[in-house]
Amino acid sequence: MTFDTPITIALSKGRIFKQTLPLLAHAGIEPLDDPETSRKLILDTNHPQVKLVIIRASDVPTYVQWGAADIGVAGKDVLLEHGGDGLYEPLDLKIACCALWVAGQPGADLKRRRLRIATKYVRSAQQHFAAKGQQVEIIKLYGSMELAPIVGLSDLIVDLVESGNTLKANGLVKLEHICDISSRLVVNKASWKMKHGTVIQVLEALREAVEN
Ligand code: PRT
Ligand code: MG
Repeated sequence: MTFDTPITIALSKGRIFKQTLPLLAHAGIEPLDDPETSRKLILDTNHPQVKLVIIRASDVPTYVQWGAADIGVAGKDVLLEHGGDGLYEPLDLKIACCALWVAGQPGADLKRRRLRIATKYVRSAQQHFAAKGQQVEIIKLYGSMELAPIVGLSDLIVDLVESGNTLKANGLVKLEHICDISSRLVVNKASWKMKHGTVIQVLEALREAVEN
């Protein structure tokens, strides 16, 4: 496969990079460096036209929105918080799967008035409780949400759960399912038009990889 126009793909290190790699390989794209060991933030690939930029997971939608990357891979959790301005979301890559849950101590009273919710996912949490007509106070945290109910910072948390081991290790349980999460391919709206041929080439190769 050859690519007509230069294209930049934004990825985050860790599970997204690892799980996107085989999909990119199906599209014939192979990075020349490993972001886990290299300090490079821009990785060349076997195609001189294709570059990978390695950034924080939550920054991927911003890079793609502003056209600093044409394409990116981002978790649905991150996209829900970002809001999706300036992006198309044409493909569910079905990787890095987990779910967003309301969690807390066993027997926590979900009906109490003005529940305090600690979370990194402010927007999703707000939407979830608003849809139930429930007034809550959201406390924004950047990590280690599981600690909040233990030390009395909040009644509940909203967090991603995969195996459930992190909740269990902290004496917490899943209480309400909010939504399933997987990673999505996102495309800058201008790139979709201006680099249509190349974007579609990458999109279709990834679609085939996901479906097989
Ligand atoms: O770590 P950093 O602050 O750089 O950013 P990030 O945490 O957003 O990035 P990363 O690479 O950890 O996650 C990237 C994406 O992977 C997320 O946006 C999700 O869409 C997806 N994903 C899938 C997960 C998980 N599974 C997951 N288990 N992201 C985070 N977790 C965390 C979760 O928050 C919790 O603390 O793992 C813990 C729970 O795991 P279990 O298995 O104990 O339930
Ligand atoms: Mg993380």
